[in-house]
Amino acid sequence: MDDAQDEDRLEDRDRRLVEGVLARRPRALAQAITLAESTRDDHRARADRVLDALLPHTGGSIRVGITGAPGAGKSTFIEALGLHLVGQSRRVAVLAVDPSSSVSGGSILGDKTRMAGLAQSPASFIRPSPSGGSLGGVAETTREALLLCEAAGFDVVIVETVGVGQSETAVAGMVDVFVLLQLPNAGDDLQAIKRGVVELADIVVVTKSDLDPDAADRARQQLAGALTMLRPPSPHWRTPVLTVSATTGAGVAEFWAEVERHRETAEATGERDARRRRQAVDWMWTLIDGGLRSRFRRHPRVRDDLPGLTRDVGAGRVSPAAAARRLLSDLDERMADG
Ligand SMILES: Nc1nc2c(ncn2[C@@H]2O[C@H](COP(=O)(O)OP(=O)(O)OP(=O)(O)O)[C@@H](O)[C@H]2O)c(=O)[nH]1
Ligand SMILES: [Mg+2]
Repeated sequence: MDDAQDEDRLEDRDRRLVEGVLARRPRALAQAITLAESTRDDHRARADRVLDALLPHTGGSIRVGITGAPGAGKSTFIEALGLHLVGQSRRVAVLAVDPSSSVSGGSILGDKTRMAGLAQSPASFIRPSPSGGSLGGVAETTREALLLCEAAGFDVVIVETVGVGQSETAVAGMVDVFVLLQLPNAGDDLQAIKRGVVELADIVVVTKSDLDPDAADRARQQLAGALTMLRPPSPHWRTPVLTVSATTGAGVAEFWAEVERHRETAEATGERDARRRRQAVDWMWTLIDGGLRSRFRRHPRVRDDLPGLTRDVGAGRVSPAAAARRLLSDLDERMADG
C-alpha cells in the first residue's frame, strides 16, 4: 500500500492529530500516546494509521535507556540530565516503563514530583508509565510513544525503567545507548552482573557520589574491573564507568559527553543504523509472537481442548510434546477451514 492511499484512510481527527504532533503541540502528542496505549481494537487501528503516517518523521533523536535498581537515583539523574540538555537548547522527552506501576500506581506521582523542575520547562515532555498494553505489554506502548516523541521533534528521548524483569531487556531493545545506574554499595554491582544487565550496558554510572566520594570511586573501579572480564557490547566500544551526583550536578556533563562519543562511534561504524534495523525486526517478531499467543488462546477449538489437556499434562497422562502438537493442530484445522 502506498503512502497516498494510507493518507486517504486517515480520518479527519487523526489527520489533525498527525499535524498536531508534527507541529510539536504537547497536547496532540499526549493524545496520540493515549491512543497508542489503548487496548480497544478501534483505537489500536487508528493508532497504527497515525504511527504509519508519522513514521517518515521519526529517527532523528538520540534514544537513551536508563535502568537501575529501585532507589538507584534514576529519576533524579534524569531530571538533572534533562535540565542540563534543556540548558543547551535541546528538547527532551522522558518516558517510563515500570511494570510495577500498573499494580501499585506508585512511581507515577513520585516521578512527577521528582522531575518537577524539568516538567516546568516548555522544552520537555514527561510521560509516566502506561497502565497496561496489548500485545507486547507495557513496553510496546513505550516504544510507540518513543516514535511519537521523535515525530514531535524531540532531540533526546530518555526511557526510564526499573531494573526488574523483562522491562529492562525490552528497553535495551529500543534505544541507541543503554545506561545502567548503580548505587555505590559494595555488593550491588554483583547483583547487576548476576542479572546479566551489565552486559547490556553501553555506559555504567555510579550514582550519589556526593554521599561518599571515596566509596563511589571504589565502586567505579570495581565495576570497571568486572567489565574487563565481560564481552563488550560492540567491538568498537568499551563500556565506560563514571561517577555522578544528581544533587550537585557533578559528572552530568561528562556523562552526556560519553553519550555523544558513543553516538559518534556508532554512527561512524554504521552500528547505530544496524542496531535500529535489528531492533525494528525484533520488535515485529515480539508482536507476532504476542499476537499468535493471544489468537491461540481465543481460538474456539483451543479453548475446548486446553483445560483438559492442561490437566492431563499436569497429571502425567499426556506428554507436553503431544499436548502442544494437538493444540497447535487445532489452529491448522481452522486455517484449513478457511
Ligand atoms: N545525596 C544524593 N541523593 C540522591 C541522588 N540522586 C537521588 N538521590 C535520592 O535517592 C532517592 C531515590 O532517588 P530516585 O531518583 O527516586 O531513584 P529511582 O531510581 O528513580 O527510584 P525508583 O523510580 O523508585 O526506582 C531520593 O530520595 C533522591 O533524593 C544524589 O545524586 N545524591
Ligand atoms: Mg524513578
